[in-house]
Amino acid sequence: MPSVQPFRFLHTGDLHLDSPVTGLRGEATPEILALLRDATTDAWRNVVRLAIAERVDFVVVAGDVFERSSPTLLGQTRFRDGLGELAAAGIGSYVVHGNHDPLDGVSWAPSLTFSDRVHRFGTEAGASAPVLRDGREIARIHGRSYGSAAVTENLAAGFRRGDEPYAIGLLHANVGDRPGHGNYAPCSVDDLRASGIDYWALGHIHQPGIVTTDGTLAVYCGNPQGRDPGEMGARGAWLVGVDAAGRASAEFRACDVVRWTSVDLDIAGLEDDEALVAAVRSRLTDAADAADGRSLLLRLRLVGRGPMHPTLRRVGYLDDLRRIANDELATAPPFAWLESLVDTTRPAVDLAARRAVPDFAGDFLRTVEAARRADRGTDPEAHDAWREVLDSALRPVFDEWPRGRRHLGAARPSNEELFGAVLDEAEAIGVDLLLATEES
Ligand SMILES: [Mn+2]
Repeated sequence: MPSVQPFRFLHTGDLHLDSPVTGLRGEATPEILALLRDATTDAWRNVVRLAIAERVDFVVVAGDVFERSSPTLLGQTRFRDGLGELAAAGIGSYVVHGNHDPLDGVSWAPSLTFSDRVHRFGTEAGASAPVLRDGREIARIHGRSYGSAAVTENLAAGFRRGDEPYAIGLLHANVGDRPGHGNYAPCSVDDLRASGIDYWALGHIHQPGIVTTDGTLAVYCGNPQGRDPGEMGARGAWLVGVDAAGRASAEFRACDVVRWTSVDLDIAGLEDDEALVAAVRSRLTDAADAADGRSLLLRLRLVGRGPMHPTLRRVGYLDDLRRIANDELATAPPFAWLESLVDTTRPAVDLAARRAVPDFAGDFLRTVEAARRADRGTDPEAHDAWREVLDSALRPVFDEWPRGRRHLGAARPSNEELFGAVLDEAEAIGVDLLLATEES
């Protein structure tokens, strides 16, 4: 292998430029909506700024630049302009396309003029482009774009390292058949290793993360902007440094404009409305302080046991609480907008002690506990009887109620998971009803 000149590059992808942030439960202010509409393009701008500030040698873009195969003028223009800024700073860029923006039948490229420092890979196998510094090759990028949306061929298997000092594979792919994602360009970690490629710059899985460090360094860049509540947490790009020994290190850098965040608040010890409102506000302020000046879309879950539990179940209470919290913290960017508020609290009852009391409520709690402990191995008869109760109660929801089937069908949890959750909820409702007048 020729000797390596140290260099650095930025790995990004899954920009989905012409799609807004969606999936909000509550109503938002016009300022918030405007920020959400432009969040993906603004995050791309942050990626470009990061590359320039860090003076990287080049940028690789791992597919799904656009949301659709016929991208908007705005999305194309923002992309072209970002690459143009990079070029003006002496930074070349290398781009492949993925399942959202495949090349066949796409009309995005011809009408806009791209800098000649932009290299876009086509759909042919075995293509590569050298990265030159002072006329000398420092790395070679191997890349392949999707021709159509549903590529079922193992594209990674066609990648082969040559005699270059450092080899980068740029590909949109599903490594290891990850569930919940389109199984496009499926391949295994072994395929990645067998190629001899030093660094795999992967796109497709939106959660950023390192796939393997064994034999090759393979990384999913993730999208620079989470676009719905399924995409929680920090989003950004990877700054990769390669040293003279050809060793790479990848460092994640946040580039998101607005961040989906979920937080829990334990209601233990909160005695009244005043205390609860103050605790919610302080939880949101803490989250905002940790967000580095960017806006937050917050999902807050109330958990634990406490005296406020019955109040939280009053009709309209959660919505009021959410609006009160938002009056203060969610007016203009950077905002901490409480997007949803969910109550999973339980009554302030010592269940273990209450279960031992010989009365009707005690009978109820002992019955719930018996159902919970009906083990398949030690007491198969009781186990099956309880599962039958559960099944007959839930069958109408899954099988006979069209809306229920639509919402729950694909995500139906295993019977064991469902059984535990249903029992917990039934126990809480029963305790609320039976012990409403009892001192806790
Ligand atoms: Mn994508």
